[in-house]
Amino acid sequence: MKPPETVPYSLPRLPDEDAIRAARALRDRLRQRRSCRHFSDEPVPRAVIEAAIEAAGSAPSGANHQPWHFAVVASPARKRAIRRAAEAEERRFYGEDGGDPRASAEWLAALGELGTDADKPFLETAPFLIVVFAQRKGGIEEDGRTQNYYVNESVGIACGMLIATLHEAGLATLTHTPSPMGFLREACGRPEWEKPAMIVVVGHPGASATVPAHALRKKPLEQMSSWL
Ligand code: IYR
Repeated sequence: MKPPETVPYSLPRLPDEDAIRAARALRDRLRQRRSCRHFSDEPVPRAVIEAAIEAAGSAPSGANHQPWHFAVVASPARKRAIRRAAEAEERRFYGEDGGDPRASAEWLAALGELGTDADKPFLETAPFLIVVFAQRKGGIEEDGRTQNYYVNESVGIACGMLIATLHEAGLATLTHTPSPMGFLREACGRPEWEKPAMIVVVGHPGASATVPAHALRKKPLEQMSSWL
């Protein structure tokens, strides 16, 4: 195989102090992000969502196949349909349908810190639901056949960049994973080789929004890193 074509790459070189300042400044902004479960119905410019998706689309990915699709749901009817289907799954998950919960007792106890339940009004209130799909196949051309690689990792990184960009734009987000979420493929008209990864709920926080105090507990650097 002949060597691939290359293009030059360089970055503006920051003095160490500026690099430290820049890293700390972004850290401090990202530390303000919370998973928000109380949204207002205030509209958000579509251009912000477009730019955030383009930021997400710049994420590294296996063989640069970019195995993601972002289905942006704004239509009230479709949001309502997604809410209905999600809540039906969640009622089974939490055992709110009268049956045995699908979640283990340990899982339900862990969620007790967050105070979540099967009610998901934010799926209708928030102006945008970005339903993220992971493409098991397709390559850059999305031919539905070419094998993709490290799909979950790639999509996870892209979602991180998506929520970071939306946060920078002053918007609240929730990475929501109804369980199971196969219904989203049909709800968004996506092909069978795509698997829903998560819903990123986007909007402004509601006027009386709160977050669980548990969400403020973050691991300190000493715990989450080792230097070898
Ligand atoms: N999908 C459920 C349960 C849930 C699970 C985890 I792990 C969370 O961090 C939060 C919620 C729900 O959305 O309620």
